[in-house]
Amino acid sequence: MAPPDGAFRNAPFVMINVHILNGPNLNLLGRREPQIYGSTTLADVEKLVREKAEALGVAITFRQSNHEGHLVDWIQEAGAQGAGIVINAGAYTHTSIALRDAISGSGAPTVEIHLSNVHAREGFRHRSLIAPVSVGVICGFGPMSYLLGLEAVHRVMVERARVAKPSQH
Ligand code: CA2
Repeated sequence: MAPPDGAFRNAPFVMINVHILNGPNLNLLGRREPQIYGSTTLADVEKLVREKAEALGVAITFRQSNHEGHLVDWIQEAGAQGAGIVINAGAYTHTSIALRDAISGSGAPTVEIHLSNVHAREGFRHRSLIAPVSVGVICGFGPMSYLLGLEAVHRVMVERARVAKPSQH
């Protein structure tokens, strides 16, 4: 993949790497409860995210698991690689101290996302254990939440790299 143009022309090229992580039941997307989650499948979402990543010049890893421990392992992996994270943790968002600890311990800039507007739904979905250790939260935009999340984490990572290595000019 070619280095991006414009403001980064003279900067040493370091590929930004983002892990897109999906939690429990998101493998059912597009196949059940379309009135809440729409008819787009997770494979469709992955395709949209890959197109957006290509346009941004970002390398991505896209994964889903129904198991909390897998998500913990993948968060640690992203942190060890210096990657960013976009995470739809599904119901673990509201329950998992393990995911929260993994995110805060990983040091990876993390954007929490949701397809639905969790604040317009049941009260137990209003609380997120991972929001306080995330850079920000995007919810309610359907599959577009993933694209907005990728753009947000990309911008945060570019800005952090710029601040860490100011231009010599
Ligand atoms: O809106 C979101 O993206 C959620 O993270 C989805 C989770 C839910 O527990 C969160 O509160 C909000 C549920 C994912 C389950 O996805 C399904 C998709 C189709 C059919 C059944 C479940």
